[in-house]
Amino acid sequence: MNEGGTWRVSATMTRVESDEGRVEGLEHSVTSTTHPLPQGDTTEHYDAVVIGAGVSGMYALHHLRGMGLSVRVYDGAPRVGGTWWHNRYPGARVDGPSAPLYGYTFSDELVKEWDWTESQSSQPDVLSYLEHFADRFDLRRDIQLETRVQDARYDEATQRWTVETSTGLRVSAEFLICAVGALSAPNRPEIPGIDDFEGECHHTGSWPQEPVSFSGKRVGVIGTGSSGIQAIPEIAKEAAHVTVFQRTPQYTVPARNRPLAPEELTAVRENWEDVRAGMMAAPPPDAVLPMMPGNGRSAFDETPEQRHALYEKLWAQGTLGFVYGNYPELLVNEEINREVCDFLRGKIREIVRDPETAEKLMPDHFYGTKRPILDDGYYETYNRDNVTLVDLRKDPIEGMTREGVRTATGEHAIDMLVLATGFDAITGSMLRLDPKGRGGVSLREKWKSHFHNYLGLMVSDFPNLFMIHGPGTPGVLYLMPLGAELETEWIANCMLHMREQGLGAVEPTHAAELAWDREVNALADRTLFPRTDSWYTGANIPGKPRHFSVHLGGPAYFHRIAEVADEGYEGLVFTPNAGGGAETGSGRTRRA
Ligand code: N01
Repeated sequence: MNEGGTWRVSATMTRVESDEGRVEGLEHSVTSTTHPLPQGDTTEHYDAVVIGAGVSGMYALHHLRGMGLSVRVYDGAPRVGGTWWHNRYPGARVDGPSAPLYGYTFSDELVKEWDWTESQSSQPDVLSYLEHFADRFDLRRDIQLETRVQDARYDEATQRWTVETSTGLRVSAEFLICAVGALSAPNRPEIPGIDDFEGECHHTGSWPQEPVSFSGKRVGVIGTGSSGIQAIPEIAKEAAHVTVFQRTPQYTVPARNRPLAPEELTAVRENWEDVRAGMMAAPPPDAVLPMMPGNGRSAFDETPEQRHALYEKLWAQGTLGFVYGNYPELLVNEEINREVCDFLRGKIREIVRDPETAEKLMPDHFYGTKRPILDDGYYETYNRDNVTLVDLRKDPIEGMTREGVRTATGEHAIDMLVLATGFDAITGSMLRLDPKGRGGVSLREKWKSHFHNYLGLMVSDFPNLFMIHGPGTPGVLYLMPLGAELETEWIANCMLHMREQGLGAVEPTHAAELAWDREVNALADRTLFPRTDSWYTGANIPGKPRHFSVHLGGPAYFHRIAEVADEGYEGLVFTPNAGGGAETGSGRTRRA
């Protein structure tokens, strides 16, 4: 940590970014690869292949290219934007503070020139921002769209990855950067007869590019997580009727989205250095939970009346401040959490007029242990005449027919089914990619019963493969763009270290993976998170190993990975360049 209380990402360099997109201070590091290139029909060779042109992949391209590396990005979508391209369902918007927090932080110019218009940006606005980012930094020339990576294999002899794409390309790269998204493998539930349904069927996570009309239609929505809760009020405004099929009731807090005043943006821009430092500020060593800055007061120092007054105030303010401005004990103490749950259930009873519907909407898990949700009139939507709620815990779905959804008590005729059923989160997109590491070992095989990894960034037996927002990173519980920047920079500095030391391959030891797993779990076990079934634990996907996959350190995670680099890449094994190079580096060095 530097004296200003912010985290440094690496011991080897600090980042200085110029507007042209070159990363100053790194030029000296760029040497052409000395590795033997693979034989065969591979036609293109790069220093790094990046999979995914979303928030993380585009930043990886920008940063690595700025180091002078040759980089190629592949993405199956027709446009850049990743998650923000696919999740274009009605009501989709950033469910945290967007401006300036949901944006890249590395370029002052970018911060100055992009005018966010709302406190929680809509999906079209975020997508426009990402398109602008691609243009502003001339990224498109190195991004190949509508090109899905179908196969990725590591060859130990050449120390390179070979990648095959849906368009018939075969390319090789020294490094494989998987920026495949933590929430990008849609979960389509296996409902008997779903393929027989003759109406329209759309998943919120892969929403059609063409406008979808609900007008005059009977719409069924399965799923009441963030996506369903954002979409349902919007669909209900247009549809003839909406039937919501709810398996787990959810707590949600008003989003209180609002237009941003120009002076708010000016204030951020004028104080950008401080704002950015604040985003990375180190939690105090004695923090109840590092990811929870809290409000500076302990719940136990206040009376029940004072606590209730705080909950009311936070509800009135809305936003994720309901979590982050709450007592630091919120996510670790049952008693305080139960009190907050009671408060929120009281709000549901106040808002929903029909007591029977209100009862069906009552959540019973610990608040915040599923991803906290923000809404714009979700509970109020159940006061509309054209909305019906089906409680699947009492009336489960038995199957689908040509005309609708059949539950235990009868059939619900619909014209359109919206699956707001979430994702095979955090690990699903890596498993779908299923890279093959040393000796052809497949990631699916490796992760059959546990998602072993090191720092959330690397996996043993998969040399030179890096993940961004992988399992064991703070992921969606931090700021995704800033997290992507910091993880990418750690990865880039590791590559730089290898180039400087003549090292050709890097991977973690299995012992380091086990230790990392213990570290992530030790933090989680201090909290109520593991006690709830959620996508954090994999419980939303039938048959998925239960594994709590989020690092709850917030900014402390980035300090931790910087420490690993500073201490000589503890836990990593480096192999000298197969083309001949120095024999030692930091960390342990394997003989080629
Ligand atoms: O997915 P979810 P999501 N039968 O998994 C239900 C981010 N996000 O797309 O809780 C019936 O939260 C499932 O029920 P249960 C955000 O991080 C961000 O809504 O498993 N129901 C649940 O109700 C979020 O957390 C934004 O019992 C089934 C729902 O479907 C994450 O994405 C916007 C079922 C899925 O909820 C995922 O959110 C939206 C079945 N077979 C999302 N299978 C932003 O604004 C699943 N369900 C940035």
